[in-house]
Formats: sequence, C-alpha cells, structure tokens
Amino acid sequence: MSAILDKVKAPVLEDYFGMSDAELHERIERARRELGSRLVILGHHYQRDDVICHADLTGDSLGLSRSAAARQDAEFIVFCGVHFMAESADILSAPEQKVILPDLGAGCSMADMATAEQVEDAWEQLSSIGVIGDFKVTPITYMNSSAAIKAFCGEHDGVVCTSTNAVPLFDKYLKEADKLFFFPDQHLGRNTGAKFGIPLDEMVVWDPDKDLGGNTEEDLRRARLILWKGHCSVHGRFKPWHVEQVRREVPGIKVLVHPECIYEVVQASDLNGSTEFIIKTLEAAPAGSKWAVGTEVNLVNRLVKRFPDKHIQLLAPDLCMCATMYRIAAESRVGAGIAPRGRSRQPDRRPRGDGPLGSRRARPDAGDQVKRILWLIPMIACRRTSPARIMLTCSV
Ligand code: CIZ
Repeated sequence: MSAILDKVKAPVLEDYFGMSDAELHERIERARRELGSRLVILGHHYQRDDVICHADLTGDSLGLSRSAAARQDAEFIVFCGVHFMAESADILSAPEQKVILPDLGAGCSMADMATAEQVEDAWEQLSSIGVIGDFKVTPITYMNSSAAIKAFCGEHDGVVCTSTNAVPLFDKYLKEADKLFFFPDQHLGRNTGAKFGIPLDEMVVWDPDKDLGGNTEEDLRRARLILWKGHCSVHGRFKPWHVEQVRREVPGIKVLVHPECIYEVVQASDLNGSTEFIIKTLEAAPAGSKWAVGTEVNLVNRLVKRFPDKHIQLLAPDLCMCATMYRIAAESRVGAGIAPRGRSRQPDRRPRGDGPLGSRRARPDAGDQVKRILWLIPMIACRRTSPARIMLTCSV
C-alpha cells in the first residue's frame, strides 16, 4: 500500500483545481520551457482551445502519433486526446519514450463498443458456420479501437484504417477478399462501402450481444460487409433534418460532414471526409463560400475563427462536443506531472461540481491520497460546470 501511495503522491497533492486559468497556463508554459525538446505536447483536433494553446503539434490521431514518434529527442509525449490515441502513439514511439494521457478517464465510447474477446468470439462463430473458410474474410479495424483489436487484425491478415485512408484500404481489400469485417464503427464502414457501390442489403450489422451477431447464416454468406455494431456518440447527433434545415435557412450553403455520421446524413451532405479532409476543404474554399460542418464543435469553432472570410457554422444547432475529449484540461496536464510544483492550496478552495456528476461526488478525505486521486479524475470534467452539463447531455 505504501508503494502505491508513493507512486501516486507527488503531482496530485497540489490543488490544481483551485488555481486560476492564468496560473495554470503559466505553470504549463514554464514546464514546457524548462523541459524544452524533452517534451512534446500533442493536441487532437477535438480538444478545447485552452488545451490546444499549449500543444506543439495539432492533428488527427495517426498523424500526431507518427509525428511524436519522429521526435526522437522527446522523452515525454503528452497526448491530449483519448485513450486509443495515446496507445497508438505508444505503439509507434520508441520504448524509452514515455507517453502520457493526462486523464486516464479520457476513453472513446466507440472504441469501448468492441472488446478483443468479443471480436475473437465473433470470428470463431463465423468460422464455425464456415463463413470464414468458404470465403476469404478480411478484418479491418478503425483507428478508434484497442491495441488488442489492432493486433487481432494484424494476425488475421487484416489492417488498421483511419477515416483518411479508409477508401484506399477498402479499394485494396475489397479486390482481395470476399468480405470485410469492419470494427467498431458501423457508420464509417457503411459509408465507405457505399462509396464502392455496395448495396445496403449486402451490409449486415454484427451485434456482439446476439448469436451470429443477430444475423442468419444466409445473411452472413450473402454479405459483402459485416459491420460491427458501434458508433460515435458525437457524430451520431447529426440528423438528416439538420441538413434539410440548414439548406432551407442558408441558401447556397454546402454541407460537409465526417463519415462517422449516419448514412442518411452522409447521403444528404455535399461532401464527407476525415478531420484533415474537412480542414483542407475549408482551406481551399473560396472567400464568401458557405459551409455547415458536421463534426466535433471545438474543431468547427476553430475553423470559424480561422476563416473569417467564409461563412462556417456547425451543422447542428446545439453543441456537439466529445465528452471524453473534454476530460483533458489544463489541470490534468499539471496533474500529469509536466508542470513544476508550486505552492499548495487548502482543499476547501476546490470548486465543487454542481452538475449531476458533481452532486453525486463526495469530497475527499484529506488524509487519503488514493481516494483523492479517484476524486480528482472526474472533477476535471466538472470544473466548468455548464459545459460539463452540456457534455453529459451530449454523451448519452
Ligand atoms: O483519427 C482521428 O483523429 C479521428 C478520430 C478522426 C479523424 O477524422 O481524424
């Protein structure tokens, strides 16, 4: 027990939650100056502005992981993103580089919708009915999945794709295989399959809670694509009526969405693609052009600021933020140990979350460091209470 306490003690003893934004900002910047090239901070496109402002590099998950791995002088890689992203950076970086996810509670609900055990079970079921054997089935997993599922795909001659390279990878593997088994985002799988003219009735959804994923043997034998029953809670909030409404309200507007959106939204849009595609499309768009963008709100808001000569708006009238991305905050990076320690504050200066999450949470016992850590993690999401409430609404 004392070994555990020693390990967890140092950075979390300070009361980062009582610090002002300016103080947190200053502490992080001081740490960056002191650590110099030993530290690289990565900011995913979906992070908040007050996190992005400290990032050395911004980008998508694969791009950031690759760039971090190329920075061999960086001993510490702080990934401001979610779990599978830090895990990917860890896979690509050198063994001596330490990858830090500032808040271990920052997971990805989509990635959590498929476990390696479920995927192995599905594979066994398909083998037991001869679908694997009579047909060549290639597993493809989206970047938003665990390292164990990525490894499973590697072991079964499959591949990992991103939303940027899903189309070329489908192109290659559809030529080589009879069927693709795609994890965990059914929407990216369906939307990409549709780009190759695969009819919807040749795409089946695999529900891991049902025998044969809820399909008949005949359905599975007929299917060209088997799509895991997973989705993104943020992109799933965009509905076809949002597209109809924005077209009615803003004549001439173009709708640009992420392929994690549902099929009907992607079909109703003008263009769809990854975060990098969305950014490049808006960079290249002429001044005065009008765009409704269906992706995470922080990225859209930054694009609105970056291109004042273009009309850019979020596709949905309400906020669409990623609840788990939002867990990364300045406090968590200080807590991750990258900022030098300073004076401590009294525990009673900690703001209490007054949202549904905060009200359930007991205050920590000052003497019990383990309890305190457990308390700190969810508090990161509660510090600014109204966005935290919105975030909880969005995460359903
Ligand atoms: O790979 C990424 O970073 C994600 C989650 C999406 C994208 O389109 O870049």
